[in-house]
Amino acid sequence: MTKKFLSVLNGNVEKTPPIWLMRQAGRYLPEYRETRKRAGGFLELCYNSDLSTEVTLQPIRRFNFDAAILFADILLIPHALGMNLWFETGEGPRLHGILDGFKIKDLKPPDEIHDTLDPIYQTVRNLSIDLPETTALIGFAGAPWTVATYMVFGKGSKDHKEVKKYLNENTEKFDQLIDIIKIATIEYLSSQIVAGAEVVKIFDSWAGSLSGTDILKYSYEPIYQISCELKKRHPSVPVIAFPRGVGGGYEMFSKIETISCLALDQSVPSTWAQKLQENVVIQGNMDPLLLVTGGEKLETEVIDILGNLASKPFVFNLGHGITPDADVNNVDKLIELIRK
Ligand code: 1CP
Repeated sequence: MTKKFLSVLNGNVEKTPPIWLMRQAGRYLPEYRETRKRAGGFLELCYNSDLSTEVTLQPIRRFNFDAAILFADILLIPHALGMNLWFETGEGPRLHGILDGFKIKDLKPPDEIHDTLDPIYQTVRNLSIDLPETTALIGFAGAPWTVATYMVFGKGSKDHKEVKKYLNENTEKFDQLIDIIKIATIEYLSSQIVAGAEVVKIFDSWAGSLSGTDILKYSYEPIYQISCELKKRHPSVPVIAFPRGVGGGYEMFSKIETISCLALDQSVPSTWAQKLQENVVIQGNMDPLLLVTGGEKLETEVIDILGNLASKPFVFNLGHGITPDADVNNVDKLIELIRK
């Protein structure tokens, strides 16, 4: 049985494009909320291979997406490197970050992350057995810049002002941090592949906060280097890159030969994205809000994106993660529109 998602990542056009959604296992699903409660908390869920397998499978059972994404989080790498990680109820993840006094020299060597991350590899192994034979399995990690923003500031932030101030005033230390995350990320993704991940995705969710040459140094370069090393070790495994918010910068990312697929956020018009399809397979990029509001606009946007992009190898997805207030009926409607 062939997997439509893998076929498209290898450059083929299928009758209808494959579809999956960022954050497809998450709070908009009642069965996810129930399992999370059973686990006792978010981190407990991530490190429980049986329950993580279960929540990864939930959206596949409900919607039969063409790909499943491993249930885990980009902040497990800082955790595995020795940083304190916890979740504030109703707010989100928190790390004891560098601006709060954590010292980079106290991080564990990147090759010592596997003890902590072993349950994640077990989840991947479970999934490669449990998934339907038409569903591809995606592993993932955060890109070094995005992970570093949390390691420095300790939590999410809008414009990353404090992180950029730290970077400007402590460039040598920050570069060292980026290198450590880069090496750990290669090891982590490589281990996910060995465990059974068929595709890996690198999330640079905050690439759009960078400016000027820093986009090259902290987003483009590390993603390029990680993808080169993965290609060397696992030549047949496609790499998806998601440098969110880089606008015209997507063009240079589309030319990285070790990246099979470029994921676009919703700020990019699909008419503009067409030219990137000469270089790379495109994934994207509907506004997640349309799964909250639905209606005619959902339909016209889907038709517009398909009309502009689906005649070349294309993966339908959102421009960012599905939100907790998304309506599952709109997800059903979306899938029907894509597959009819
Ligand atoms: O309360 C809950 O149940 C936790 C919500 C949640 C979920 C469902 C978090 C906390 N992480 C996840 C899972 C997750 N995170 C997945 C796998 C599930 C799937 O996609 O189906 C993935 C791929 C991620 C990746 C992730 N985590 C990113 C990159 C993608 C993106 O959305 O931009 C980022 C930035 C994070 C950090 C993070 N983890 C969780 C939250 C709420 C955040 C954002 C924190 C912030 O900046 O304020």
